Amino acid sequence: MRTLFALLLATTALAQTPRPGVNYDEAKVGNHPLPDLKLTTAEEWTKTRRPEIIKLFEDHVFGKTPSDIGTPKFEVTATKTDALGGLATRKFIHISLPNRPAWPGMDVMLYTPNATQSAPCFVGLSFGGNHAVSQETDVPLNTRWQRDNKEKNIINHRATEASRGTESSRWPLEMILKRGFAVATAYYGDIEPDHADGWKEGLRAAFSKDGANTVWKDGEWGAIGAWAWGLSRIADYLETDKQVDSKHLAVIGHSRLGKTSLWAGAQDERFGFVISNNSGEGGAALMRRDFGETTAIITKAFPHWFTPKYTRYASNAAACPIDMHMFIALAAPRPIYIASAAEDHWADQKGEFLSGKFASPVYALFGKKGVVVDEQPAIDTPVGDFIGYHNRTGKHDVTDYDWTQYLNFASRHWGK
Ligand code: GTR
Repeated sequence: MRTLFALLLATTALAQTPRPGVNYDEAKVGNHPLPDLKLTTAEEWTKTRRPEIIKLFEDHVFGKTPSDIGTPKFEVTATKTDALGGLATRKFIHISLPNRPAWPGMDVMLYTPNATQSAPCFVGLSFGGNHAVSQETDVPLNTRWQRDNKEKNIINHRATEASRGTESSRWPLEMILKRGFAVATAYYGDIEPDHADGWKEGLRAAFSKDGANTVWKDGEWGAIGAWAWGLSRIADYLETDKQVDSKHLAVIGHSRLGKTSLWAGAQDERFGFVISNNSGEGGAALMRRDFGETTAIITKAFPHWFTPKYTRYASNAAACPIDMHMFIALAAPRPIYIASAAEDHWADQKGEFLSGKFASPVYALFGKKGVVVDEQPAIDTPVGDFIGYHNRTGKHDVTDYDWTQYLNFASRHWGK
């Protein structure tokens, strides 16, 4: 029954359709006070409070990322200097862990603009793999498990030739490269296939001493933790590549991968700009608000994303010692951007805005302005100084509109 429920929820179309029993009435969201940020000074925040909050997220939500996984090995497997019609250089990099041979490793695709010597870079995982992100037909097809999907021509859990480019509208490579930014991406399923037993073939089993027999305990990591770890390994590689300005890395993700980019940005301060695109429940949306997806729904459908303890807050989100304004605040004082979509009620657009608003006092400790406005802005009206926010026309997705705001925001903060 639970598998069936998970399967149904995994269909994005269905996830976006209002479902019975799910609240979409602002008058009924509940009015639970948020946990106190306990603000004192910027120094105190950095030294004490921030690490305390990271630990709360480890203990109650995502689990702790093991620090002793091993040293990654990087192999550049192919370089093409005239990719995208000469606009870019494209590289493939295989990242593996020699001391964990059970993990098959991940294949990173990196595009750097030929017009720039050392480019700031957006780093993000994809739902479909490199061949789905790019429209270039010589990108190797990903061979790992994928969720069956007729529209994307994923058959018997494998991508096919017809799956090429199926995610390209979410990755406007030419637009990004023309603005002087690089893009590094990999398939999230290379790190851990996204289903209840996926961890058995992924990094988590390869790392755990009990392998595929591991019984996950409270405080141990889930899939989001593993995916976030993968983002940091991409950053490790980028630090070795001269075509990338590794002092300017932005981490980006959509939906479940937006929850992942927030967690990666929280743990790894090399990501100087953090982007949450429609991350919703378990991401930017305040968990105490009962609107759209709830802690109960997400922990029932996707328990493998989180540490087991998170499930205990299913019927009582208010008992959880964190809420998502604290998640956003973990990026401070670095720039962060939260994007909602006007039809994406499932993700609770207002809850996403409010977490930015209530994280803003942390930025104030550093003498910086957060979202600046008090009320959620009108549709298609980007706001914010160090915490950017917009609610774009349309559905749960990543569009050129979203990217335009991220590129403008990055250019403004990085002077590029
Ligand atoms: C939904 C899930 C959301 C979001 C989304 C996605 O089914 O309920 O939290 O993560 O999937 O990743 O597309």
